[in-house]
Amino acid sequence: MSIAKYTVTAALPYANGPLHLGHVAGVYLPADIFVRFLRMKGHDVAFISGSDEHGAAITLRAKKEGVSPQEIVDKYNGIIAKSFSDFDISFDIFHRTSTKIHHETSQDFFKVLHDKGKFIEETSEQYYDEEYDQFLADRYISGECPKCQNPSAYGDQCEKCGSALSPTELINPISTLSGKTPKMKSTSHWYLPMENHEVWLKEWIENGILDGVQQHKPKEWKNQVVGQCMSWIDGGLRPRAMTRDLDWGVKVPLPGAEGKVMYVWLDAPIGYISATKQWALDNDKNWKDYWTGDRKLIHFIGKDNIVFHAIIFPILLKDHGDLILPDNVPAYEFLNLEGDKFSTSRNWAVWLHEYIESYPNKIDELKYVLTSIAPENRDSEFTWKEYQTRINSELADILGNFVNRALVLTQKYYDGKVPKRGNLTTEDENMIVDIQNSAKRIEELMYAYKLRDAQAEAMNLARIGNKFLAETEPWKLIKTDEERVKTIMNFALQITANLSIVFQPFLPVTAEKLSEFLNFKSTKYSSAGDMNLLPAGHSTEKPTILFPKIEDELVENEILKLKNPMNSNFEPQKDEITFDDFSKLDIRLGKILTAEKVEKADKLLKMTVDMGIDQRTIVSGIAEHYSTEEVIGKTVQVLINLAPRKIRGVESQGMILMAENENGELSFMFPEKDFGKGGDVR
Ligand code: B3M
Ligand code: ZN
Repeated sequence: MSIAKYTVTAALPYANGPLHLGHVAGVYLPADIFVRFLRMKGHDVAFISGSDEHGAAITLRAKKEGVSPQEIVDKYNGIIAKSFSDFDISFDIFHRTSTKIHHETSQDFFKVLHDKGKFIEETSEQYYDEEYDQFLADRYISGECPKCQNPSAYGDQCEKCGSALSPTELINPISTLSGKTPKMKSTSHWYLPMENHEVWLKEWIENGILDGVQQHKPKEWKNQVVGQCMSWIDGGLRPRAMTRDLDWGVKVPLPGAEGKVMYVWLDAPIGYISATKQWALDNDKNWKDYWTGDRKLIHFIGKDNIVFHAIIFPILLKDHGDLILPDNVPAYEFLNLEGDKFSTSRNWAVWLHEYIESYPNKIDELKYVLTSIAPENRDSEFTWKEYQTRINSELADILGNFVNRALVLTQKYYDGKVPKRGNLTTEDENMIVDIQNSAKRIEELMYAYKLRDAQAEAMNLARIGNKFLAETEPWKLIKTDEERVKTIMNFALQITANLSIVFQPFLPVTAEKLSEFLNFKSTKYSSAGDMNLLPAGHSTEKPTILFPKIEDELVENEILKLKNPMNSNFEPQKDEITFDDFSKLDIRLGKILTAEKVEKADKLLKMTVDMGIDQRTIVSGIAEHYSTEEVIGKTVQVLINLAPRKIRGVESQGMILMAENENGELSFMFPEKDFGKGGDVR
């Protein structure tokens, strides 16, 4: 039987921001570990990724930064590509979807499907923002998810429950451009009739059977992936628009399609193919070898991308014909940070490029910690405290300590030369079996995408070595039984050589250091478990410390940095004003007499406020922070000369001043003592 070939992809990150540890732990690091392992097993592998440079994620970011989409993608592609290379993620290519070859590949793909009649062209009424003169799809429109009630689902997807949505399914939709309720306007698009694909999708995802052929084994895919897909299919798939009315993206290659581009989730996965094409061109290969025939296509992704990789892209690949469908879609759950979700807008994140800048010599340490806590089957959490504990008590105390003892004692007793083994004891024989089993188990776990357990098993191999030395105590025995110590130390060195192999996928820098200490290198995983890797008399070097301990100070600093207000969402100071400007504001104390909720507006309270000079109606968006009972009788600060505004049909004749904190909570600004009403605030 010939050995399986692989095309492994890692989700194309949007070029709209830098990478944080959540991205790394849940896609790129596991993909890299898996690929490094496959290469060591001798598989033919292509490892493909690149940046996703289209879609509203990009254009909205450009708008926010006040620059062009091209400037945004150039900037962030640069930052992202550099952090991947610094972090030594071993892509064969990290490509871009803004390239010519990608546009052409996507257009060709579109034409094939169109010519085969796989799309349906349809004119319908779609949401439209009149103020911005734009149709609203994807991230341009948000509203309540009909499936999980998440109040801020997007027009193509709810990021909370992962469901694929259409704008018309959103409850109470609003334009993310103007914040207004959109109007309807007619436009025509090409739709993918997903409902026609339910039967084969089910058979394929659940049982692994495609066109009557067993492709992957049932139960081979993660439960969560199969479960999510089944619930969408059982809920009924619907036609999905594959084009958009936008000017940023891959132009629809049909006559009469001016002003239309391909939906970003149509062109992005085709990005895997165009990247392969570019790589094949650069390396004198044929890209088709990587997308056809007997080859496993593996998509590493985050859980919010499941529908696109396990349902939509497979439909497109099958409709296209001749191309392989994924053999597995190992999707990761989310990583949280110090008790909270990663959030770009709140800057609650550890940015990969910042970590690398601060700790360029602790790349493997971070990899180790992230794999130890990888969100393989459920959401997990990164804390700096755990980072410290994992490094100090596992990397340093187990792996580092063992390797150091083995090599230092070899220097001391044998001038660095591997001593010759004598007769073996039963303990020795048992230990050899343990090592071999451990190496085999790592391999099984790797093929089953259980990388977290695989790394723990690699660490177990170091533990076996540590235990062996602790039990045999060569540093004591040297005084009474020099012959036995030779056998013990020979084994300790063979184990070290094994560690340099099994840790290669996880800790490439460390594995390289071990190879240098040992003057030994094997890039073949099949050498793992072999206890004769180093011949007697072979020279080893003096070791250096592999993993310096992490001090409390680092942990404290990092936590401070996260919580630093400079690092948070506070608005910068506004433009300077004159005293005259200030004195135009007529702020006075008023006493709230009545308060009631405004119908169908969850956030609004309508109040009557006694200002001394008059009583006014004021509508304020505080209902989520204060109940009616809480506000009645309070003396608060009111800006009274603000032009009256109609809010939900009620005229508001002033504005109650509130303070807002970092967490978005609101608080009144009361006078410090009972002060009566009507007083001026200056
Ligand atoms: N850019 C979504 C994301 O970054 C998207 C992945 C595309 S993979 C083809 O989560
Ligand atoms: Zn939802």
